[in-house]
Amino acid sequence: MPAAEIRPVVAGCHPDPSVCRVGEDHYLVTSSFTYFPGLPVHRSRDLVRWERVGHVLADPDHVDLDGLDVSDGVWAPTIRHHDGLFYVVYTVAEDRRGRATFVTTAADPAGPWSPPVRLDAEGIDPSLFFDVDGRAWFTATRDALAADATGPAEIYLREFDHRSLSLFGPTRVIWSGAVAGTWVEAPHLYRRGDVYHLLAAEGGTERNHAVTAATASAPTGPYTTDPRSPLLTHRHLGAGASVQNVGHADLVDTPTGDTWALVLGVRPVDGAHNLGREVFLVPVSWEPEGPVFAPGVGALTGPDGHAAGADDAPADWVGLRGPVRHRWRGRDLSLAPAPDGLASRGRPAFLGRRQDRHRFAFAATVPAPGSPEKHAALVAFQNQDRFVSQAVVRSADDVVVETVLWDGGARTVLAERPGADRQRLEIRSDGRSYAFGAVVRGDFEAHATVDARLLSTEDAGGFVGVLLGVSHQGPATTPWVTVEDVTYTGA
Ligand code: 6LW
Repeated sequence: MPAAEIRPVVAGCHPDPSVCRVGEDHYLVTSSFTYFPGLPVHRSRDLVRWERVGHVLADPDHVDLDGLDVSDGVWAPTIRHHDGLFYVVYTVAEDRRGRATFVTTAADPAGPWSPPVRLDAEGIDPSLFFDVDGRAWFTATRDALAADATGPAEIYLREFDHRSLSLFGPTRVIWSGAVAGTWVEAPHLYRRGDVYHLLAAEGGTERNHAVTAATASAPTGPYTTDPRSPLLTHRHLGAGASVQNVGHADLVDTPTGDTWALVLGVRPVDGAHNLGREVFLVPVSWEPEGPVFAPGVGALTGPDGHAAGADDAPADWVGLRGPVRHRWRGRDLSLAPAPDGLASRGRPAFLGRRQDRHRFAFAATVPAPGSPEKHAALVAFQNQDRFVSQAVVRSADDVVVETVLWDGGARTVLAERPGADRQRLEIRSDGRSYAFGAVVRGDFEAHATVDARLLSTEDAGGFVGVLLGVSHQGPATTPWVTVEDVTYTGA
């Protein structure tokens, strides 16, 4: 019997899921790196169909992403609800500038969110736990500092004052993970009866990723490693598994008392993934010995996934490192020029949407520019050092369609074909390669094809998936460009 397809509940680059419930509604936040607006918030009744309702970082004054590598920026948020208020804690990874932890609150998770407050915290993957006694605890992971540390990382805990939004009291290292020497990260604390359960990720966010656990009778510990760790991993399924790198779990109880985990995972093709780390849903059963993931199944499963993003909406599009001056009119997209290019670490005139399926066709009708230096392009963007763009360019008296690969600062022209004054350009993929071409009298003509691995996270490095987008590649003094009838469909 062929194995049922395991699909994400939120598809495309949405890693490090964190979830909480208020009444009938579940709320999900995920990492957004240098995409702007940042920290998308999704809402769901059934944990399967998720609707994006807003962004925690929608105000450009609330986050500074300028100068950052695409995979730095906003990492691993946690969302919790307490006493009528939502709290989100997250890291801004700023490579040369270090790492900073912030907290922000909102009465409505759709926003507005309060100006973020920086916490006196080290490391990454912050989390909050509101105990029934009114005390609140902050956990995060940092490079191992303790003298008796057994791994490269350790989880520490401090008390959190939710009124002043600050940490106080001693820093306590509570756990170094189940297996010495692997990265312990993504801590979340829960209480079940009198037992405190600490869940974490170990093994790194690649093939060895796993969910591990420890328990204690007080938030401060001492913690005992759950001997069943790892509680969930796909490492043993090998390179051929359709969903891999599973880990970074957060738990939520439904109104009917069922427990589910949201985890990240990837859907590789030939050993590489291009869609980023996506959100998967796993049932959890509480047994006397602790949580059991995917009981009776033995591997990741869940209700038939509904891949969010299937219905494209302009609001799903993101810029890089800050707001992009643009305007949608139906399916037509106008972009203002910007001084920074796509290969820079600035704010290029680029708007894109997450690639959330292996097979797709992304197309737009692009006008021929009036002058040689001004043009619009369709782009398959992995990061500032690795992307393929396809533009209608005026050179001397000709109009040409130029397909260009940017790779680590080197610009390679992959194809140059005669173009028309209004040219329908299309990027399509079957999961194994991307074809860049034009639609002529209804037929797709490929100009250049690149192996999908070139735009994969494995090959390009970093933490993100591919964005499919439109850029204005003219100097800042040129007028806006409009591309018409932007479409993104599953093929
Ligand atoms: C995230 C951390 C991780 O903070 O990747 O490898 C980071 N581990 O859990 C960015 O998604």
